[in-house]
Amino acid sequence: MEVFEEEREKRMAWWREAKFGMFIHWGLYSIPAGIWKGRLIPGLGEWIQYNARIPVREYEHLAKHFNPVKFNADEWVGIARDAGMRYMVITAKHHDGFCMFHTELTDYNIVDATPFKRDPMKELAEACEREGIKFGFYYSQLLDWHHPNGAGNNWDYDPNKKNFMRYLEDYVKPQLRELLTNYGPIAIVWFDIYSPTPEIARDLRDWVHKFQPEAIVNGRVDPGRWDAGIGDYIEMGDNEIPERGVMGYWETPATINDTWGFKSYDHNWKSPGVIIQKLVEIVSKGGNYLLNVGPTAEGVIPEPSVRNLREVGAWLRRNGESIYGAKASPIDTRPDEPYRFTAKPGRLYVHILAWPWDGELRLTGVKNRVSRAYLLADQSDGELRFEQDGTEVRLHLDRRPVDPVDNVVVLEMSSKDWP
Ligand code: FHN
Repeated sequence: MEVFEEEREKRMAWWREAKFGMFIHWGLYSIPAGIWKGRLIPGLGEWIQYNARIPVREYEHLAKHFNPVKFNADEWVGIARDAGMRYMVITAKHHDGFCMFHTELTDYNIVDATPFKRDPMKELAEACEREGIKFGFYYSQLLDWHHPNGAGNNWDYDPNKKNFMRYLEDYVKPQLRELLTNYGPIAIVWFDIYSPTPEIARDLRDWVHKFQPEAIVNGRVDPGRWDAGIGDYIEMGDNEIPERGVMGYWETPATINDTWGFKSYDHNWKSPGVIIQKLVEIVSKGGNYLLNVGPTAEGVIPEPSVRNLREVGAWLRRNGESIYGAKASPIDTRPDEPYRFTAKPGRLYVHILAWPWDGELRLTGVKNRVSRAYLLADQSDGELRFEQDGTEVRLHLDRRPVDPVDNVVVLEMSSKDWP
């Protein structure tokens, strides 16, 4: 292994275990919350400035009204913890360019430009530290609709007059330095969209490691999706779950409704069952699930997200052994099959998504001798009966399921060589 690969393996150790994280999109856009001058603006909440082509001078005024008095870092971190999430990534700067942290590089930041005057990034970093949750920053390195040299805003600024390299050297890199030196250990720097060239991508990655060698850099630092491998792991498309297992490290960033930044009229909340199924699907294919919440302008994580996440957390408290640190399925499953697998050495976890009406489940491809079978969430009725013929296992599920969504059966193997 090259030195770099070795270092990467070390950096990724906690991430391999964590599997489930909280993404937070929070910024000025949570004030209009999808409505501008009485018009519902279609699209993602955090894209309102772009979608309504709001001039910078007008959008900037929002800062004067940003006063999230109900924000409480411990409460947010508690919500993540109770949901069973092991890391948190929050927008330090999204495409609108407003800085949710105190920066010397511009006054357009939450401490200097708002009546709130506090630095919520600092409070969250400290709350995460207290709770043992890994903490990271989202940073929009390409798009910045506020900065004259950032990409994306061609309604206020002439694209031919932009100098991206100056934005990068004089603004992005110094801001990254601030984020990596003023907030304690940063677990992830989460870049978005892509970097214009492989050279810029490598430069940004190395810049991050100069200040915090242990920080993980996500795949959207790369200039393209699969190619360069400059980031530490592959970032799937938004809400994208690959059809089959994918080798290496990867993550699905996903919405809990249909927007990232808060939109007052988006009520399309994913149910706890859907979230659990997606988590299982992702882990069974070898990935991590970074699930977003979009707090309001008052600093509140919408109640339906909290309620649904709490139920996911309850399921994880019963079944977390089959998720945290689990490996991808060693057996191929078709999308229509009513079960999924995750694995640890000597243990196969069978996630039963639909309890069989005849109480019997036949599994093929089990390449080790099964020594015990039992329900992970409830062992009070003892072990499950099973017969094994070569790689085929017939499981007798002669009892009532415990969970409405996913009941996990553990197949313990007689040795650790498979899976
Ligand atoms: O444009 C952004 C979007 O607003 C959001 O931040 C997502 C999260 O993955 N990333 C971009 C689109 O891929």
